[in-house]
Amino acid sequence: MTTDVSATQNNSSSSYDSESITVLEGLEAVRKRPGMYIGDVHSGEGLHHLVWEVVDNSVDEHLGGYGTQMNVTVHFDGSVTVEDNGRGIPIGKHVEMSNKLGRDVSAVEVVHTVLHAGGKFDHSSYKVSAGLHGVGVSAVNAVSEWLKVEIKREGHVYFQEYRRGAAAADLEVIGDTDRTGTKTTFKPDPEIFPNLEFSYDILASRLRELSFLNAGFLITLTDERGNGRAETFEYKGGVREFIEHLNKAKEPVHDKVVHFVAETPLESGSEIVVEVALQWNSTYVEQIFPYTNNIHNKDGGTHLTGFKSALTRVFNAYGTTANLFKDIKNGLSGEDIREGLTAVVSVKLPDPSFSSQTKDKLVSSEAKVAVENVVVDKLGTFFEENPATARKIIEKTIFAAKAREAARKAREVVRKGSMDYTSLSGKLADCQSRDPAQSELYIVEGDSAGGSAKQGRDRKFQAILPLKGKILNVERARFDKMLSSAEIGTLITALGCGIGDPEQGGTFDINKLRYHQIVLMTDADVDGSHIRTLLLTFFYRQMPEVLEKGYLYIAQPPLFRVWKGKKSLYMKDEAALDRFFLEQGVDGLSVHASKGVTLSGEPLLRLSERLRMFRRALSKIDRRADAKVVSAVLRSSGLGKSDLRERKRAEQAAARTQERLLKKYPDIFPLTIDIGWEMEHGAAKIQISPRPGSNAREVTIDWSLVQSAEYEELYSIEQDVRSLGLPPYFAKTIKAGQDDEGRGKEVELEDADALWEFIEQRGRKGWSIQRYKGLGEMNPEQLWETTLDPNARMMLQVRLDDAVQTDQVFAILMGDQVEPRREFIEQNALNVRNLDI
Ligand code: 0RA
Repeated sequence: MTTDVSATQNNSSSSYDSESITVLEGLEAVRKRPGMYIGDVHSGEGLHHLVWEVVDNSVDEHLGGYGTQMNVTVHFDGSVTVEDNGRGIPIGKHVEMSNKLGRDVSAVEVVHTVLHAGGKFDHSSYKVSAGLHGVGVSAVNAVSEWLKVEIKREGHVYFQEYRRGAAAADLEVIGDTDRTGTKTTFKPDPEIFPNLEFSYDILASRLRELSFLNAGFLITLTDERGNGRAETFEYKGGVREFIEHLNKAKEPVHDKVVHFVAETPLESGSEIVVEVALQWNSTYVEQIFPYTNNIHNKDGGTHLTGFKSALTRVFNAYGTTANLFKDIKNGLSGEDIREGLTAVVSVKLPDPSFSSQTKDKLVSSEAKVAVENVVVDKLGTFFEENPATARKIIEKTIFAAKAREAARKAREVVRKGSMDYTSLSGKLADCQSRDPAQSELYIVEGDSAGGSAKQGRDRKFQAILPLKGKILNVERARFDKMLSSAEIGTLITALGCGIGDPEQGGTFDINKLRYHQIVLMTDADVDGSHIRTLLLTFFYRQMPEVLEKGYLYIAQPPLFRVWKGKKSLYMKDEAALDRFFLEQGVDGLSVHASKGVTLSGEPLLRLSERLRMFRRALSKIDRRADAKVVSAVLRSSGLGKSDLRERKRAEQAAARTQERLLKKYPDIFPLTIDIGWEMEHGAAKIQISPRPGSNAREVTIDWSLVQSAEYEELYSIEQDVRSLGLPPYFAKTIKAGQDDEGRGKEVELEDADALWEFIEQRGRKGWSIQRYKGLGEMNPEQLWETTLDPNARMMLQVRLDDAVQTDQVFAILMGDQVEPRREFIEQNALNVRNLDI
């Protein structure tokens, strides 16, 4: 019951002429140089950018006045779905492109296969959202192993699938519906992305941000990997709630967030929307987040300048009139006013200009004027109408001005005192090199690990600074107190770069930094992670330039050592350990399957991995449907997608399944099977009810199940196993010949599952495992081999990717509010547990 949209073509293979090849060549350029279109493919930036590109389309649709909701799902296999309830991408014939190509091609296909085509169809005049690079969904398609799009529009459900950018078939009608919307699922291509792991936190924080910036747009995020997580973001209060969220872990100076929105006409005839929310808190940290059309501008720009200058004007005008400045000589500086301020400045305007491709800084001059006028007007009015609040805020800033004076004096003391690193003998074991680019500083937890590190290092270029216990929490201390802490003093002296903003009398100079690799080395337990967080807080708040330049690293000592006889190896983590045992398990093993196939070496290893995946997928799918029933169905009749597409076929498949299940699993399956039909998916659903009293649950094999990533994975492994002639479940024909301990000895195994267990046990045999809990458990030589030797060690570079998230995490973990910290630790309990085994 499929219908071709293009009436003139039904055999697409003959119709791909030279024009369509040109189209594919466009996408081929994206595949050749993906970095140019979607950002770095190695760091995860490019990978997440794929999601933003698709998400932006749904946000645009909402901003155009269509669609109230967007659901984002990360699937088990690393594919991602973005679904909205907008109008749906137009499905009709794209006249211009059809003429060009000489065959009928739908607008949907053009959007997905022609670079930069997306915008051409956009009728809404007020498109404000813009992807980071604005390349469109065709670029996403180009770098996806596959992409599927489902559109609900004009009474029908349309579907098309692409592989590595090329349409796999024409757009077709697969069902009927009275709803509208677009659903896109894509799987990033492993040939292009070395790392396919989406970060839940990165996705969640951007989606949360989008929902703050677009009040009333409902966004959900579901993660079907791991233990499964889901969140709904719906902030009717918009950026006001954003500020409440940012200040959640902080103590506010005034109860209510100040919030206003205003539209101002531009010379061009269009409008600029300025939305600002702000609240002061009792910390010393200034956090202002500027946005243009939903994009965070990390280097600010004209809107930020306008905002700052308005603040200064309003404060000085109000303070002078109300005679509040008696105690301070020089009035308030901008820094005094912004100490402890959390603010969001969001502007929406057509065609903004930025200083670079990455949109880090807004340069449109009309934004400065608009923001400054709006803030002077609205904040001035707010102060006049709320004199008690105004007084509280201004008193806080006057206090900041006085404290700044005290801090300046403290800094002078530090400068006069000894800041010479040669005074650190006994604490710092310095390296011989004086070239910062060649020099490394290891900051090590505890004296015993410090001692081993000093013995194990290469003193030519590696310096060791052991820290006794925990350093001061700089999040909760003012500048002068921080400088009087001995451990921090030692650290600053060792780094050699001074401290404090030179514009405010400080001495920090990145050029004087003595090491360009600063490595934090702490234990893999709770204390270690606390000390690491304290150190990160110090660098993030006091020397952000060290992070920006990429000088800060976290050492990754191995978690395991395995040994057998004289052989000894280190394993980075659990995954490496599993992989190693699997390799050991197939080493010297050959497997004879019933179709006469013999497997060994690399192909056998691949098969073992697939069998392990099968188990993992099976345990995952149990959330959707009873895993025992699903595996029995797969293994007896291999029920797949194509079986559900037509009613006749579904009936035959159901009968075949029933017969085989009855025969092979008599304990679970004197069973009944019912068949139904789902309009929207144009597919059958088969309901399987196991015998009452058996411990299996009823399962409905429907479209949503068979197209889930878990089922697809199981199905594909099952097909592989079958094609090898490995009996999926029963016959006793697998023979495993071993050639080390049991040389030549053959073992008969019942099925693929038994084979997997056999390999797993064989692999672990004779190996001892040690799990490292602390660095102190390693001797100097081991420390060198695993953690210090540049040729063998693993290190993580600390990067500043997400300012909102980073500030929040530090405020929560290190600030003085107890409740948010408890919540955070509970939510992240898994990670903490992992660190502390
Ligand atoms: C162009 C025109 C129309 C809708 C869209 C694009 C559209 C694209 C995407 C991508 C993801 N979700 C989307 N939702 C809508 C509307 C054409 C019309 O109905 O007049």
